[in-house]
Amino acid sequence: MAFSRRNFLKYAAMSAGGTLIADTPFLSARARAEAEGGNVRYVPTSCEMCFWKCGAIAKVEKNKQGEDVVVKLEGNPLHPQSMGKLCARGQAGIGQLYDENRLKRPMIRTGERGDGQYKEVSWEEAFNYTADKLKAVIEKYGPESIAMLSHGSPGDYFTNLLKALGSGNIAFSSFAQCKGIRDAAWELTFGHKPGSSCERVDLKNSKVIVLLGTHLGENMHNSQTQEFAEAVGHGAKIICVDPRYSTAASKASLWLPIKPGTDTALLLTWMNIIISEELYDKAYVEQYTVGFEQLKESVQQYTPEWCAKETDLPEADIVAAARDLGRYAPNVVIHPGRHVAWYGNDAQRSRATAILNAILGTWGRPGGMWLPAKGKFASFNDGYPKYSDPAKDPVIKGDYPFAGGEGLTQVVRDTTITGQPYPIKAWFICGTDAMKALPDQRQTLKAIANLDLMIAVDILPSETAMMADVILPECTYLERHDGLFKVEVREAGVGLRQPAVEPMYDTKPAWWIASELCKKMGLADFAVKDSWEARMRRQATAWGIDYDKLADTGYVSLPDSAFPYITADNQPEFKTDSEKIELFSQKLEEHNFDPVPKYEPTDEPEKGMYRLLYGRSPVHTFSRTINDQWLWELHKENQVWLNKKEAESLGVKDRQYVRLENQDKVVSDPIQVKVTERIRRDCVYMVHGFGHNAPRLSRAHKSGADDQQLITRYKVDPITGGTGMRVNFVKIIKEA
Ligand SMILES: Nc1nc2c(c(=O)[nH]1)N[C@H]1C(S)=C(S)[C@@H](COP(=O)(O)OP(=O)(O)OC[C@H]3O[C@@H](n4cnc5c(=O)[nH]c(N)nc54)[C@H](O)[C@@H]3O)O[C@H]1N2
Ligand SMILES: Nc1nc2c(c(=O)[nH]1)N[C@H]1C(S)=C(S)[C@@H](COP(=O)(O)OP(=O)(O)OC[C@H]3O[C@@H](n4cnc5c(=O)[nH]c(N)nc54)[C@H](O)[C@@H]3O)O[C@H]1N2
Ligand code: SF4
Ligand SMILES: [Mo]
Repeated sequence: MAFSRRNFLKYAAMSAGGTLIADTPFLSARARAEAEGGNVRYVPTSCEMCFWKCGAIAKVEKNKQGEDVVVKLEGNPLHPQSMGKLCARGQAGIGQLYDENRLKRPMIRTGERGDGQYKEVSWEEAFNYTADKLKAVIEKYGPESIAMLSHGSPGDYFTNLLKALGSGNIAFSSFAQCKGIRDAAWELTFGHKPGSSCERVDLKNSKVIVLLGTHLGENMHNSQTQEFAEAVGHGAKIICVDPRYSTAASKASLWLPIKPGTDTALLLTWMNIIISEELYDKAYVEQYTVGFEQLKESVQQYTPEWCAKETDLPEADIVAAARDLGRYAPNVVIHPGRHVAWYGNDAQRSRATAILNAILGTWGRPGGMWLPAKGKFASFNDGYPKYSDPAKDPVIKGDYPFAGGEGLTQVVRDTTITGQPYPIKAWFICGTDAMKALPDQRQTLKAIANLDLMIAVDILPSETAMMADVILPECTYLERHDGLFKVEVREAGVGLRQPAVEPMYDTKPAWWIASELCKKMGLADFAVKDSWEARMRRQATAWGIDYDKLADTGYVSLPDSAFPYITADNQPEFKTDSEKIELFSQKLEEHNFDPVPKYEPTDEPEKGMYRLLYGRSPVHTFSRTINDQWLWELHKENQVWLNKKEAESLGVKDRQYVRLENQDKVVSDPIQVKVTERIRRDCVYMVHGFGHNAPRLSRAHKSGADDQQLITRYKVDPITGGTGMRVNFVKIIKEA
């Protein structure tokens, strides 16, 4: 392979350090290949190593056997999500493509669930088996007893299958375990989500950026990290609120090592200071918000003195930060965060973040939050029939009034265990490692044990996939068409995913797998008519886009779609009931929730225990990239961060292996200690995704320890159903 490991490590190390490298100028894949003499192809596509969907360009060469080989991945300079650069994970997509541990052929389980015994079968056999079992489940329990847990693009195709079958029990870990809580809270406040990929934060123009958690630089969402670096470069004040001295904290002018779980106290106190010192944007509040008087009255109780005690932060720092925000408003932003499933009262914390932004007037202001782009996409369903109503109401929202359409994975799981209000007996698991993504693995195992049928669609033999009765191997993103992707940055645009090489082994794209299953289930009307590429072309036509140009460049922007800031003739639209920003929420009050956020303390660790915190490795995505040969080389195992004074008192040395035992007596795999002053004394920290219990993943298996194993407790947010997962406590056990 022309792409050497040495070069990769060089690039990746640079991106891990925060500086990403730019690549060769690029305007047309065809022109570039021609200029290089035609022995090479360049294929613009979209990265799927995480969900930012950066525009990537795959360089493809022929090897000695005449086979196409992807030798390099680089960032597409035309694509606003990558801006010419890829992060380490993006560059290492080649490692996923050529991972010898990949699922290669469909498999049917031959042993007990979980013991890893399978036989390889043809697709025909796999489909017949799946269809027969699905029909049996439907006959006995009804179509609603089929559910799907998913994350990422494969789920889209199986959503079609499930809806066609008559089930609405579809849930994505990106809601309850991630950003759904925030989205619901911002919708309650602004009538809009704060953006998805990307969040609409105008970092590069910002004068003050507040990060609560949000560990940019470790959380490596490409364009956002680049903009953050730009902001740091031009001297923006960074206020980093984190119990740990994160990469972002190292760039900050003020690091606030907050006591975990007390962020809402800080946010409400900042509001009190900003309101009482009249530092808020009066005209903006007057024009665009409702409920200011109620807010003002409600936050008066949160004094800086009280806050200092509650958050364990210096009072002077609390006040100074509030004044900085006031001084530079509205060109400031409090980042809405992304993984916000922290303590079980997370929607109110997210509301507080939204409201603080609102009174500083950041929505629609340079350096604040840019306004949603105005590009219109014609609706397109390619002439497919309408789904009939699901046989029974989906259970995915539980009793949470603001749970949103993406569904609550843990509610599907609980229903599978209890059989109430009706049985769930079959699971599709598509592009999610449920054992790693959902808190309380004991419950996940219990639910799986209750299933009549478990179907996994994955690229790797993950722990969860290897419990399925039938495994349907998807090809990787570099081997498939996946559709046109709406890109919503300051402007609206379109990217796409198209294959760089043919699928290896006997793997297939998810669209094809779902489509063939539709046919087997007697739902041929819902099957893909011809090919996904043909469908993409029709969609491009419906959207008024030249598909060939898009395929040649990887990104097309919609003209005149960017109106990022408020002007006299570009007024913001708030899709709330009052059509204003709701500082006071009538809707929440109607559901007996605090209409203005209030502070609620969280449980404290007992003596000898530490709160377990977790976050991201900059060079891995969750658990999905640990086995990637390039990335594994960079980061093979996680460590547990322990404060130096605590380590001394426990007699624990740097790099010593220990185990962690949680409040429910669950003991982790061995993990190395990182003794550091960069973390508070009352908590420990580890990155998520390691500690695979998946023997067929030759590198990832038993590398490091799994945070999820220790997260046996979670506290559910009553507003949205999000699962707060930072409510677990661990002690250090020295014999590893
Ligand atoms: N490299 C990489 N980047 C990723 C991902 C990945 O897997 N790998 N995943 C992406 C996804 S889907 C998401 S959702 C995001 C998640 O990334 P973020 O949204 O940034 O996640 P957070 O949970 O906010 O951040 C973790 C940080 O919160 C700190 N923290 C812990 N407890 C508290 C607390 O009580 N208060 C405060 N203020 N801080 C606390 C931790 O010390 C840690 O530094 O990352 C995205 N980016
Ligand atoms: N303890 C703990 N739990 C967490 C988090 C945490 O930080 N700590 N983070 C939470 C957050 S923010 C999120 S967003 C979720 C993420 O949860 P998930 O997205 O479920 O994350 P992964 O564990 O990486 O599981 C991804 C699975 O998809 C498979 N996969 C990868 N690419 C493809 C593909 O192209 N096709 C198919 N079919 N499969 C593919 C991988 O092999 C892997 O089995 O986890 C949440 N849960
Ligand atoms: S941020 Fe990195 S991993 Fe995620 S899509 Fe972009 S290049 Fe790929
Ligand atoms: Mo996430």
